[in-house]
Amino acid sequence: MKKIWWGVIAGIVLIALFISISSKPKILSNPSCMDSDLGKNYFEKGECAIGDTNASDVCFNETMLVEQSCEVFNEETVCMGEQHFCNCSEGKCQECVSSWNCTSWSACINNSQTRNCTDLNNCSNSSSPPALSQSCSCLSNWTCSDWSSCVNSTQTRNCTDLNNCSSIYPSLNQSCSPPCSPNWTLRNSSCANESYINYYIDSNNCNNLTAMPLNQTFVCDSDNNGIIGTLNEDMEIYISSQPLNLSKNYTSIKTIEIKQDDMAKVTFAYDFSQPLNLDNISLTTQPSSSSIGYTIIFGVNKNKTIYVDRIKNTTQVCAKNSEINTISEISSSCSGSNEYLINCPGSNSTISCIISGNQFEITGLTNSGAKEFSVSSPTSTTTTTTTSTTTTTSCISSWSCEAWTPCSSNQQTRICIDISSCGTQEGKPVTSQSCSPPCSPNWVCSEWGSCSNKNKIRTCTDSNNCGTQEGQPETSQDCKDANLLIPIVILIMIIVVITAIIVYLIYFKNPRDQ
Ligand SMILES: [Ca+2]
Ligand SMILES: [Ca+2]
Ligand SMILES: [Ca+2]
Repeated sequence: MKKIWWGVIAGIVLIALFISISSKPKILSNPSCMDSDLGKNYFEKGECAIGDTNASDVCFNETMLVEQSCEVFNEETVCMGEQHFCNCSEGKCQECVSSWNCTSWSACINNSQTRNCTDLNNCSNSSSPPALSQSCSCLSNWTCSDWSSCVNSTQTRNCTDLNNCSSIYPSLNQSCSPPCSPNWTLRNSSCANESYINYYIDSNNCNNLTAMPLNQTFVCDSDNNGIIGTLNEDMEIYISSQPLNLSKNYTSIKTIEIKQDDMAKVTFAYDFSQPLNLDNISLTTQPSSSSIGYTIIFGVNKNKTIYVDRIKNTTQVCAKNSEINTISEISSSCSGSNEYLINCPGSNSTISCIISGNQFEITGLTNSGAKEFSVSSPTSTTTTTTTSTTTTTSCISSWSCEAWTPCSSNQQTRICIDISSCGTQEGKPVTSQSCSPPCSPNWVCSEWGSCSNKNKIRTCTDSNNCGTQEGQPETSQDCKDANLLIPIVILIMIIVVITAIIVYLIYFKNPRDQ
C-alpha cells in the first residue's frame, strides 16, 4: 500500500513539473544573450547582445522607442525589439517635464488674486502647478463720469474702479445751484436836469451783464415849472398873453400862442397837468421868397387855430389835418388825404376859415399845416421854398399813449407807441410819473347844534384832508320842533276820546230808547 501512495505522489509531482515547465515563459537566463539595461527598461538606453550580434535601444522617431530585450522565440533566445511610445530621445524615453503656462493674475479682490495654469506638455506625472493664488494689496483707480445737470439742487455721477478693488466709493452726489438766469427789471432814475433814465437791474443778481437791455433817457420836468426842453429861436411863445418865463410855474389850462415876428401863427389851449415839451414843437412858415403863405405846426396834437399869411391875396386855403413836416406834403390840387379846400370866410367839414387883415385864421385843425391856395401857384415854387426852410425830412414820430395806470407806490405808468414806427425814442412822451393814490375822505362830524330859525347845524371834517366834499354828510337840517309834538299828541287823544263817546251814544243808548 505504501508503495502505491509513493507512486501516486511521484506521478502528481511529475504532472505538476510538466505543467510548470510547459506554462512558464521561456525567458531563460541564457548566458549567450545579454541585455545591458536588464530587460524592458524604457528610461535607459541598453544594448542586447548575443554572441557577436547586438542591437541597441533606438528612437524610431521622436515619439517611438524600439526597446531591445532578450526573448525566447521558437525555443531560441533572441534579442527582440518592442515598440514603445513616449517622448523618445537618445535611445530612451525622456522623463516628462511639465511646461506650465499660466494666465495673468486676476484683479485684486479682498487682497487676494488668482490665476490658472496648464501643462503644455500634458505630462501624466506632471508636478504640481505653480502657485494659483497670492495675496495682493489693491490700489483703487477711480474713473468718474461728469456730474449730471442740477435737479432739485442735487447732481450725481457714476464712478468705476479700473482696478476693481471695490473699496470705498468716491462721493457720487453733491448739492448744486441751478444756472442763474438774469431777471431784468426796469427801474427809472428820478427826474433831474429835465431828464430821467430807464435802466435795468437783475433781480436774480446773476452778475452777468451780457444781456442787459440798454439804458434809455427821457425828458421830464424836474423843476416842475410845466415846461420841458428849450425854446426854438424861431419861435416866440406866449402863455396867457405873457412871454414864456421859465422861472414861472405853469399849471392848469392856459392859452398858448406861438408867434413869429410878433405875429401869432398858432394858438391853442394847453393843460399844464402834463408838462409842455418845447423840444417836440416846431413851427415852419414860408420864407420871404415864397409866392404863397403857409404855416406848418408840428408836435402840438391839439385843436388849434393856425394863421397863414395872405401873400397872393387869394380867398382860399388848403389845410391838411395830419402831421406833416414839409409843405410839399400838401398837394397842389388840395385833393390829397385829409386835405380840405376852404373858401374864406367859410368852412369845410370841421375846419373854418376867416380872413383877418392880411392873414387867414383857420380853426378846427388838430394836426397840421395850411397854405394859401392858388390854382396857378406852381408846385415847383412851393417845393423850392420848403427846402430852404425845412431842416429835417426824416421819419417823424407820432406818439399815441394809453391811459395812465392806477397809482401804485406813488408811481403810475403808461404805454406810448410811435404810430409812425420811426424806431426812435425821440420825442417820446413821459411814460412814468409820480402820483398820489386816490384819497378817501374820512368824515368826522360834531353833535348837531341847537335849533335856530328852525334849522340846526353841525361841522363835519375830513380827517384824511382829501380836499374834496365828496361823501360829506349833511351839515344842516330842519328842526323838528319838539314843543309842537306834545300838543299834536294831546289833540289826537282828544279826537279818539270824542269818537269813542259818539260811538257809545249811537250803539248803547239807542236800544234803551226803544
Ligand atoms: Ca533593455
Ligand atoms: Ca532600454
Ligand atoms: Ca421844467
